[in-house]
Amino acid sequence: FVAEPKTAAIIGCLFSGGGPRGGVEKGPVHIVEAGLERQLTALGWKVVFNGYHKFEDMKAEGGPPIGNLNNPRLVSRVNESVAKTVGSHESQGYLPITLGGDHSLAMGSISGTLSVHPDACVFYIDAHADINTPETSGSGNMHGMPLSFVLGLGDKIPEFAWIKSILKAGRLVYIGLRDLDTTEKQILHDNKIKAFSMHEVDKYGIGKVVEMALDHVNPNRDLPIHISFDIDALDPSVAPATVFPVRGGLSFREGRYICEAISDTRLLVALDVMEVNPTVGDEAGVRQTVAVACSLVRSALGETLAKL
Ligand code: B3U
Ligand code: MN
Ligand code: MN
Repeated sequence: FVAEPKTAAIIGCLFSGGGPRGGVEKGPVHIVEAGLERQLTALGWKVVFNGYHKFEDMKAEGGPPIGNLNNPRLVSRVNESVAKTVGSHESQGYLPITLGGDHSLAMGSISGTLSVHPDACVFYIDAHADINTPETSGSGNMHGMPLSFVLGLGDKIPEFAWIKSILKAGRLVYIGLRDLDTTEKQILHDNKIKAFSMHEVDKYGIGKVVEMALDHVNPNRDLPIHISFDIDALDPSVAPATVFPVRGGLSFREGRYICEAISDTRLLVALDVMEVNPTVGDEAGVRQTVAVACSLVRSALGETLAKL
């Protein structure tokens, strides 16, 4: 398998229903208005951008509570639609770039990728594991759960029956973790999910970590790769405009390196950049975070400024 997309499709999802507060729904507009399309065109890509996804027709219907989940029906419908969009772009040979929005959107984006590439593996770059099930979540916020849904963990919920392609635990790898619930650690352990926390990044260095991560999920370097990048994986000094900043994160270069190394594999089929929140902090911090988000996208799409 070689991914040879020459066209990227920007999917800007103005959605915050999976998180505890608003603001992240403004992330995609800031990233696009910073000139992402032009930047990718300058790298030689054709760029498709058909306007933002506002999900306005999808108001949360009532209905009885589903466990302690916040906005479950809305999150489900939004993600079903994201999965269709991502899948249809990939089946046309485009590289979808899903901009969030809160990270519950990974439920849709990863499902979309799996619908076209059932053997795809996922690089999940995040300070958090986002793998609570509805039963283990203390907050009820679905941006802390997308992976449990795509992995098929937890009790089955009829509202989410549209999630059909299930990711095998061995095809998921994390980089950047440093803030997990005890319940999440247990889930990682029980399912033998490979994770490189900041401890391992410090211990081995980012070059070795990416190589070990690839060896685990993609030993023959022949499976499609989906990157789901939560901006809070980066250190708050690098990307301050996000709701859950956690000290001790990836440096700018470490974040870029992950994307550059995966770009080099020529296996990338989809990219998410999530949780940029332009309502957090001051204007300079927002501008910096947005610029960093654009830089991550460019590096995943082949920009190699630091390589001679
Ligand atoms: N694990 C906690 C907190 C959390 C913060 N950010 C995310 N999750 N994505 C929870 O609410 O599940
Ligand atoms: Mn996340
Ligand atoms: Mn996070």
